[in-house]
Amino acid sequence: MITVHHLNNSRSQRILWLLEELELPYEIRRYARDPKTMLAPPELLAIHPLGKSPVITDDATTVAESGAIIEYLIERYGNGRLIPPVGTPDRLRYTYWLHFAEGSAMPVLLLKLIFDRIETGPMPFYAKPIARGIAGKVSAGFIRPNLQRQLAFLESELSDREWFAGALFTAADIQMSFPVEAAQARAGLDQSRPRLMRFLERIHARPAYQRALAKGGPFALQ
Ligand SMILES: N[C@@H](CCC(=O)N[C@@H](CS)C(=O)NCC(=O)O)C(=O)O
Repeated sequence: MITVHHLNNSRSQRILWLLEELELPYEIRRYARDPKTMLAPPELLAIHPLGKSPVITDDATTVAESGAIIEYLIERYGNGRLIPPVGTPDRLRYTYWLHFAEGSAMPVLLLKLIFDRIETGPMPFYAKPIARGIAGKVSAGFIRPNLQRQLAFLESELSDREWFAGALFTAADIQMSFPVEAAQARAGLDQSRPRLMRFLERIHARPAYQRALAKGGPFALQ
């Protein structure tokens, strides 16, 4: 039996969605973020040494890291579903987006979250001008230009194909959903990028996405 160790408002929502798309049986073990720090509870450390979500167990096998979990589930239970055939251009694009989501998109989006907190969060008055000055410089010089370049790239990639890998919906779209949702929540993604907004509309309308939401509980990214 597959168990998803599910942290609220987290990347494990993607794994629930994939399991729903594949129509596989699974169970959910729930973990709640600390409301102040937003960190995962220590119980997750008992499942994997990093204590992060997602992590799944499948009988005696434990798999962490979203991309690795997706590859494991698709290879073991997919029967060719949600992955383009080997050796095709779509398959190469599939691999690219599967890695891009966590390797390139999320690091910049995480920096945005952290540096926004430095710019707006509470701190002693004497530290404010220095901390906010540094945060403002990093945001203007690195974070914002990289985010804008990435969003422009994603928008252009959807200009001549329906989904990230090609004409068909694949697990790469599931992996890419989190950075695109995070970009909408924290990086100003809006109707000026209509293809990405349409991507969000289309994934949110999928019955499997909605079933995963109903099972996973409320999902609101910061
Ligand atoms: N690249 C990893 C990132 C894992 C990760 O950072 N997960 C977040 C949830 S979205 C987490 O567990 N945060 C709580 C914490 O760090 O304590 C993956 O895709 O699995």
